[in-house]
Amino acid sequence: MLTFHTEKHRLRDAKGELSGGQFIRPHERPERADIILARVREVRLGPVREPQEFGAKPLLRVHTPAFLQFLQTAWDEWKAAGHPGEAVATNWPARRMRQIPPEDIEGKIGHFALAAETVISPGTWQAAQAAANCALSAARAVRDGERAAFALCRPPGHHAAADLFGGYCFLNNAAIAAQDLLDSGMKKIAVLDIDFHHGNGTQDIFYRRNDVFFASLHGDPALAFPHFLGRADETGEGDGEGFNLNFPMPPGTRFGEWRKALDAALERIAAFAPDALVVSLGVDAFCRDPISFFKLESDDFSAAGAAVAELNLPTVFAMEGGYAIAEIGVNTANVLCGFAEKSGI
Ligand code: Q9C
Ligand code: ZN
Repeated sequence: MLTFHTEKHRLRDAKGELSGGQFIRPHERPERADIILARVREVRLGPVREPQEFGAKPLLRVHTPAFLQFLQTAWDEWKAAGHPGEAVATNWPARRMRQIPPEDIEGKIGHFALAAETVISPGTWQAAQAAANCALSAARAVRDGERAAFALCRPPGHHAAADLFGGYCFLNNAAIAAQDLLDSGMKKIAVLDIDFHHGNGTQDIFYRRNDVFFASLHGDPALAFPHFLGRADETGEGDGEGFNLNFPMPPGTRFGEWRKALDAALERIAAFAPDALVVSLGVDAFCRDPISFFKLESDDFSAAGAAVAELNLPTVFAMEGGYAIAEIGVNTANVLCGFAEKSGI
C-alpha cells in the first residue's frame, strides 16, 4: 500500500493546548507522525511518497472562502494585534448571538473556532495544507487504480467543518479526499470514521447529501468531545436523510462491542454500494489512550483493518487521532496491515 507523507507536518508544532485550565504541550504533536512513519517502514507496508500540490481548488469544494482566508492570515493578524502568545479563541457567538464574522482577529477566531483547546501557531496553515495534499494524493492514487492508499495526515481533519476549526483539526482531510473522488467522476463515496471521537466536521459537511454516506464509531458525546454532535438520532437531513449513521458507545467499550458496531456500519456501507471508501483512521480507541475511554488492544486494530478489507472497495485511509504516542505506530500499521493482508495486496 502506498503512503503519502511530508516533513511539512512539522510546521504544526504548537506550544500549548488548553487543558484543565492550563496550557499543556499538545497531545497532537510532531512525534506522532514520526512514529507512524517509522512503523510503516518497519513493517514494509509499501512505498512512501511525497504528496503532490493541489492548491486551493479542492479545498474550496469543502471549506468556505472566508474560512480558508481566515486560516491563511490568522497567525499574522494575531501577531500584528500585539498578542504575546499563540492564537486562541476566548469568545463565541453563543445562543441568540449573531453569526456575522467580525473584523478584528479576536472576534474572527471566535467565529471560526469550535473549541478553545486548539491554538493557531506559526506554520499551522502550511502544515494543514500539506496534510490535505497527502489526502488528495491518496485519493488520486486510488482513483488511478490503487486498491488502497494511506495519507499520513497531520494535523488531523475530521473535527473541521466547512467553516470551523478545533479538536486539533483545521482542514477536513477525509472530506476533501471524498469530495475529490466525486469530482473525479465517482458517484457515491462512503466515509467510515473509527477515530474515538465523533467526526462532527465530516458529518456536518455531508449531512444534507446522499452522494456521501457517513458512519462513525465513537465515545458517546454525552460524555466525550465534541460533546455537541454525534448522537444516534442524527441520521441526515433533506436529501441526506438516511445517509448518516452514528454509533455512540459508553466508557469501557471493548473490542467485542466495538466490533458489533463496526460490522453494522460495514453492512450499511455495503448496502449503499459506494464507488470508494474513505476511512478516517484514528487509533485513539486504544485502551491506553490518555484522552479517550475505549478499551481496544493493539491486536484489535489488525482485526478492524481486515474487517474493512472485506468490503472490497478502493480505500483511502486518512490519519486522524491517537495520543498513546509510544503505541501509535503499531496500532496504525496494524489497521493498514490487517487490511492489506486480508485484501491480498
Ligand atoms: N480532556 C482528534 O482525535 N479535547 N481530536 C480533549 C481531553 C479535544 C481530539 C479533551 C480532543 C480532540 C482528531
Ligand atoms: Zn480522536
